Amino acid sequence: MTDLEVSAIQVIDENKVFNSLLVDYMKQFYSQNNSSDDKGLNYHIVSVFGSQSTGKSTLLNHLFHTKFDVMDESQRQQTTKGIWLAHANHISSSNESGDFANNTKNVFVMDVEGTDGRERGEDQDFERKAALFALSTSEILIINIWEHQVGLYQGANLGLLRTVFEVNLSLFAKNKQRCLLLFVIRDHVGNTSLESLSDVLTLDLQNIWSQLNKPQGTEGFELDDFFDLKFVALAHKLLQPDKFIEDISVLGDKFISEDQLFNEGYHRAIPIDGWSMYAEQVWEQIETNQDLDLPTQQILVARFRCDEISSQVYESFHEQFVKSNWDDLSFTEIGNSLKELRQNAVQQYDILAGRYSESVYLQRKKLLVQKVDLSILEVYTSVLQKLIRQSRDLYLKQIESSLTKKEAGIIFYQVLDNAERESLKYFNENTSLISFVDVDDSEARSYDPSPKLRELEEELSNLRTELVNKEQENIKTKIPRKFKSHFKLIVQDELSNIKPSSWEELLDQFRQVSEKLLAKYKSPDSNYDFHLGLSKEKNKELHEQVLIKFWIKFKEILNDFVTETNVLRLLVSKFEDEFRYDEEGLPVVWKNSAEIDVKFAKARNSALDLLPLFSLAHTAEGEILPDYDIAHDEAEAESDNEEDDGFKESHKFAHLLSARDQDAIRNKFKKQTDALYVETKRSVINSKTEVPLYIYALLLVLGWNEFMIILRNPLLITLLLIGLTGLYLGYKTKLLGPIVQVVQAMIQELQDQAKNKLRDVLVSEPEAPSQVRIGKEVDATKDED
Ligand SMILES: Nc1nc2c(ncn2[C@@H]2O[C@H](COP(=O)(O)OP(=O)(O)OP(=O)(O)O)[C@@H](O)[C@H]2O)c(=O)[nH]1
Ligand SMILES: [Mg+2]
Repeated sequence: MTDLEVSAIQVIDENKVFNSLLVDYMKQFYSQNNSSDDKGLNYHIVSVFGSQSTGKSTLLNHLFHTKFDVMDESQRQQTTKGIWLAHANHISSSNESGDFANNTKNVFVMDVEGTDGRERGEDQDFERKAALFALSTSEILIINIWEHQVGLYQGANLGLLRTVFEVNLSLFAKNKQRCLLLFVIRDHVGNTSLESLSDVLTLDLQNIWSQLNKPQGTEGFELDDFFDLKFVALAHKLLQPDKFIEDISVLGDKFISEDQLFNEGYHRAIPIDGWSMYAEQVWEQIETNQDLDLPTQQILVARFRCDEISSQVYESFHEQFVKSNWDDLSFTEIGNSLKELRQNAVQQYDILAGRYSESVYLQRKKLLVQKVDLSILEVYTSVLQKLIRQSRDLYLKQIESSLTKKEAGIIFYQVLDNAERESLKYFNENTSLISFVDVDDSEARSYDPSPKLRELEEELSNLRTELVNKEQENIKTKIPRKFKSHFKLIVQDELSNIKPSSWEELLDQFRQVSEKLLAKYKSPDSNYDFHLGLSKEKNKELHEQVLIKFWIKFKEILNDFVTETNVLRLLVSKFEDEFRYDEEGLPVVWKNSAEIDVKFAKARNSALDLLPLFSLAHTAEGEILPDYDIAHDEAEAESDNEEDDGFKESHKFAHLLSARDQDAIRNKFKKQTDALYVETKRSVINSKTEVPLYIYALLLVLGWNEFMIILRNPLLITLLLIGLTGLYLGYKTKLLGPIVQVVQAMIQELQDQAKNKLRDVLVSEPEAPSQVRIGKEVDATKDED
């Protein structure tokens, strides 16, 4: 790459081909300006236009410190071919030290191939197109002209200008784009004043203007509707080199100055980053001979550039976006990150694209934001979804912990209310951490969390219904179960000692226990509220259902207790109590069997009297009837709990034992008590030691002789009679027993006395033999060992 290539670039070559590298060339001058607020408009394009070899390149190089090729004096041939562009390195100045100033305004200069070139001959196509191009893109068009050419139509290239004006009219009539024509009169020797030269040139231009074939609708436009004219003269470069340089410095001052040459009205308002594209499009249209519609070009450039900026911004956004590890971030971090990413993207786009046509910029911005939002919303929605899950879990956890605490006076629906409040609070607080877009912003409607809030509310409400239903079922099973375990004992106690008033008492107890179990749900107005937040009607219904269950449980308890075996056992036990024990509760000692018969009949009757009490639950007012029709619910409970064995119990509450059951009990009772009766009787007979009759007969036969001896002996008979009389008297005075006892005691005493006498006789025998016997015994035991 030569120095020239570095400092200047050929925009359009001699074959009319546009250089695509222009984009890169321009880039080095705007990249650092991206974030500045000059909107990319801090640059100027100046072109030079004139006959071949009139020192155009020389002028630019001096004025703007560029390095365009200039003609070698010895060859005198066309030097500049096509159109060249260079960023002015400095601008010559008479004021600044070092004779130049920095190019802070970013002045670009275009060196255009000279007209009337020998090399192109009669082909004026390129010079016309080049002129048009320069005119369409530049703010200031320097027209380079020798002093001696002034007033000569051909020499000043005014013929070409005529064509340019015509085309210009059709191009700029719509938006009245203005441009400065800066005439630089070269080799001004000073004989004719600059003013006179200016007048001649102005007159010439106005003549040309008036003779133009103006397109329809533009007839009324004057030259100065589109062009400002300015004139500068430069001294002869060879004859007055110092003056030449000085004149150039003075001209440079005008370029440096804010208001001498440049004017906002001349600027095409294409941001610098879009200029190369703009230039290319303009050239393409000029080349293909299409109508050069500059406003449309500007829109096209805007669209292209806005698209380019948008995808560039999106790319950097996306790069950042995928880098973030969203799962590991807290809600606040996610919120901040999303906010930052979105803001950065929008800001970047605004800075770069905000300089282009507003409609295009806004339209493309909308598309960009939509695209960015697609990614952001994905994260945002998934976070909201996660929040919904967490809030729901929190709701359930709160309820669970409140209910397991088992605090006194816990109100179920208040627990639900609190949990719901906490859950929604959690959702809203965290949502505010991650939501970052103003919901009023139409672009950001998707960020509105309220639909998700409603989703959560709906979910909580469904959960609530579910929990309330579950709790209702709980109440319907738990309280009756409690009732059963409690009331069962009462029933067992009462029925184990059943008496006519028992049913009255049980009914009373039933009401008391029911009341007690439901006491905590009773409100002051005597209605029931089960703390589920139910309506009055629903509460009433639930209360009724619980009472029905109580009745069913009552019935179950009765059915469990009043069974054939149980009743039989109770009757037998009642019978035994009465039969075996006397009034004081002492076991009865039977004296005779007649007594057994009497007591047996009495005990049996009083036991059997209890059977009707068991069979039918009734009070003085009649059989007990439940407050509700429990048949339906009872059948339901049965089909749930028990297998259907084909046996259908009577659903009448009070009917506990059927006639058949009662008969069966009666029979079994009879059998058992009969057995007891027989057993008792036998035990009484067994206790009397009766002598069989044949003994008496045998005694009579064997003792006949002795018997007769007694009868024939008057003494013996008298003694016998006295004895018999004594026995009779003893019997009559009931002294027989004591007499017998005394006699028995005497006999016993006699026996004991006799035994003692015998023992004394045995003990008083000689000692020696006994010792020997003992010794022998000892020896014998030794032998055995
Ligand atoms: N008399 C005179 N000669 C000049 C002046 N400026 C430049 N020249 C000479 O004119 C010749 C042409 O100069 P260039 O600057 O190459 O002219 P140009 O208009 O760029 O030529 P092309 O690019 O070929 O159209 C050179 O030999 C210069 O030395 C001037 O002000 N007066
Ligand atoms: Mg040149």
